Amino acid sequence: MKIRTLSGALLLAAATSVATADFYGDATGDIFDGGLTNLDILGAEISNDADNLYISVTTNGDVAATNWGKYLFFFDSGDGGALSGPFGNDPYNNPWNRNVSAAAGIDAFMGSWIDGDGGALAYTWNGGGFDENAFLTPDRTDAAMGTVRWTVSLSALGLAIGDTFSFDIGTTGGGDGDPAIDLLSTTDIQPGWGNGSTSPMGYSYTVVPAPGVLALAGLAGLASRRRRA
Ligand SMILES: [Ca+2]
Ligand SMILES: [Ca+2]
Repeated sequence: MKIRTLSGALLLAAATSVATADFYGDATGDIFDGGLTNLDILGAEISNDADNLYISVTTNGDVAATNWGKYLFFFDSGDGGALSGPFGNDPYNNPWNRNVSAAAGIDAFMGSWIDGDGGALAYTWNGGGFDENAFLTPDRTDAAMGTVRWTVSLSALGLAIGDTFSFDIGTTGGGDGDPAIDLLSTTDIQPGWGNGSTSPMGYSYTVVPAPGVLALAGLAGLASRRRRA
């Protein structure tokens, strides 16, 4: 009976534990116009649980006060995907027609705005176009400190536990054809408004099993061994 009580406590602790986020850094000031601090990405954090991907992005400006910047999230999780040019989602590799190219095919995309009521749209590439799968609202609680957070379901991005994807996050303006002004995964300065931008898709993340699931599996194994003993 004591053991059962202890196990119950352990199970509860395991089920409520929070995943540690992976941190991805970017340089300060690696943009063509240093005055655009609201678009200067400093870093991002990503974690997941069984259902959702949790993403936060921090820029070098008060994005509660200056909130016109838009956020672009590019995911490459396998072969195929949208490319710029005559293939894919011509002329660009994303359904928002932002002037960003990458050698990797884009399998999923999310675009977000933080002005007005704020919002984000998540899409997956279906081989001939993008399917819009989800609308979500960004968490702007810490926007004055430059940080915005998104909770997007894995399924809306075509992802599952165990998947590894390459990704990049960009900042841009509100116009069709605007380029990424800063990209998380490179410190190469992008040419700025009226030009193109190029992502190396230089970061990757693995959708890990939720820590609660791992711990529960471990405890189940322990219980199983005890029964056999
Ligand atoms: Ca930066
Ligand atoms: Ca950068």
